[in-house]
Amino acid sequence: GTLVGQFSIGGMTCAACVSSVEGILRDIPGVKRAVVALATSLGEVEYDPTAVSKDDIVNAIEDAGFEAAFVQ
Ligand code: 9UX
Repeated sequence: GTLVGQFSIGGMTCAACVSSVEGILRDIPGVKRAVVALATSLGEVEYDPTAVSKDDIVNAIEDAGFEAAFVQ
């Protein structure tokens, strides 16, 4: 099965940041869909929880120099 999670992102200041974060997320095995919005600093990810955890997703974003926290 899949879960959908929403997270807030800190440190995104331009559209290239959005592409970067989306690319990071889509490269994670188990992530099926990822969208990020610059205006709201929110993102949504659909993922397989048997393959990847929320912590894994947060860590991948933070390793790239942004901040992330799931809100749901
Ligand atoms: Mo834009 Mo984001 O020049 O890390 S790519 S600020």
